[in-house]
Amino acid sequence: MIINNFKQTYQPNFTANVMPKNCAEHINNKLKQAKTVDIFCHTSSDEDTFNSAKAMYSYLSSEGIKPRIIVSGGKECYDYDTSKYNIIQASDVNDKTEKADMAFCVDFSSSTRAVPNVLKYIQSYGKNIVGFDHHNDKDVITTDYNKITTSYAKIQDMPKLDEKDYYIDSSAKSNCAIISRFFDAIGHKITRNEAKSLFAGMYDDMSKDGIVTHKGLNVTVNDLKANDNGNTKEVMKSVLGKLNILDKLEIFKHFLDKTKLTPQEEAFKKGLDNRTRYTQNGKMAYIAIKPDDNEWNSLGKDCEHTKIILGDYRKKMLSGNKNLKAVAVFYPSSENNVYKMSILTKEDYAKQIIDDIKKTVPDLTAGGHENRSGGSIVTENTDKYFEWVNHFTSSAEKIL
Ligand SMILES: [Mn+2]
Repeated sequence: MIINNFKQTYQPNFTANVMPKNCAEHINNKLKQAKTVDIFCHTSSDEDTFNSAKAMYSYLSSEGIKPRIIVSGGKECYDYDTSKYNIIQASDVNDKTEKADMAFCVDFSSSTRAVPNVLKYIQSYGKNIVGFDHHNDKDVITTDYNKITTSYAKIQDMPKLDEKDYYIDSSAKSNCAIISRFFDAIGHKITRNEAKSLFAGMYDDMSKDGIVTHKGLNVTVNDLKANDNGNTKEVMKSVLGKLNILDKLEIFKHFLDKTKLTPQEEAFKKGLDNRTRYTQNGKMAYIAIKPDDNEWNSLGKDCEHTKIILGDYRKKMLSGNKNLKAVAVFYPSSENNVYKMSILTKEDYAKQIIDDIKKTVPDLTAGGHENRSGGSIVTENTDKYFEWVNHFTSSAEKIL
C-alpha cells in the first residue's frame, strides 16, 4: 500500500510518523514467533543501519530471542562493537550459512542495497522476511509492504493501514527514528543503551542534511529544514531524554574519531577545488576521479574518510553557490570494476536526473532520497565509466 505518493516539488519531508499500532504489532508478533532472527544491514553499513540493528538486537534479546547481525563494509561504524554482538560479514554468507527463523532488514528495502550472495540468502527466507526502511526505492524485497511518503501532523490521525511485513516511511529521515516509533507503538520502554544506539543512528543520518547539529553536547534540530510538523523534534527529544552527559560524550567522540583526517587526506580535500568541473549551463558541479588517479588509489579509494571528504565537498559546494543546483562526484570504488556516484541537489533534482537517465539506461543502479542519491556501475571497460559520467552531465544540462 502506497500512501500519498505525490511528487515532492519543494523540500522533502523528514518525519518519522507515529507508527500505527496494528502495523507495529504485526511485525512484533512475527519477530516474537521466532527463536532466532537474522538482522540485515545494507551495503556500506552506516551508523543508521548498524544502530537500528543494535537497538533491535537488544530488544529481541530481552524477549529471549537470539539475534545475529549481518554487516557489509563500513567497518569504522561497527568494528568497535564486533565482540559485543553476534555479527557476521556479508562476504561470509553463503548457501551453507545456517538460517535463522526470521530475516529482518533494517534501513533498506531495495534488493540493490544487499550484495548478491546476501540478497539470495535473504530471499531464501520466503515469507519470513520483515523490515523497516525510510528510503523511497521502487523495488522492494517483498511484495507485502506499507509505504508512507508523507509526514502527518501530530493531531492528524494516520490513515488506517493493513498489517504488512515491511514498513516503509520514506518521509522519515532515519531508520532509527522509525524504530523509536515502533518501540513507542508496542509499548517497549527503551533502555539507555538502546537510546544511545537510536540517537547515534538518527544523528548521523540527519546531520548529513543539516537537520540536526551539535555544539558541544547541545543538540539542535532545525525545524525549518526538517519541515515535518515537529515530528523529528519529538522523536529526537524522547530519545535524548534517556541519555546522560557521558552517553552523549561517548557518541560524539566516536563520530569525531571516525572523521579525523590524516595530512594526506587533508591535502586531497584541499585539491578538490582544482578537480571541479561544471556543466555548460553552470548548474551542476562535478568531479570524476580517473581509475589511474594515484592520489585516490593511495588513499584507499572510497574508504570512510574519503567518503566524508566528498560528502562535505558536496554540501559545501551546494550551499556556497547560489547558481548551483547539483553537485556530483564519480569515483572508482575499492570493489573491483565498480564505479560509484553520489549526487546532492537542491529540491528533488537528484531524483529527476536519475529518472531521466533511466529512460535511456534502464539498468542504471541508482536510488536513495529525492535530493541525495548514490549509484554504481560494474564494468571492466573504463570508457563505460566515462560514458556513465556523460549521461549525468547531459541529464543535468537538460533538467537543471
Ligand atoms: Mn538510513
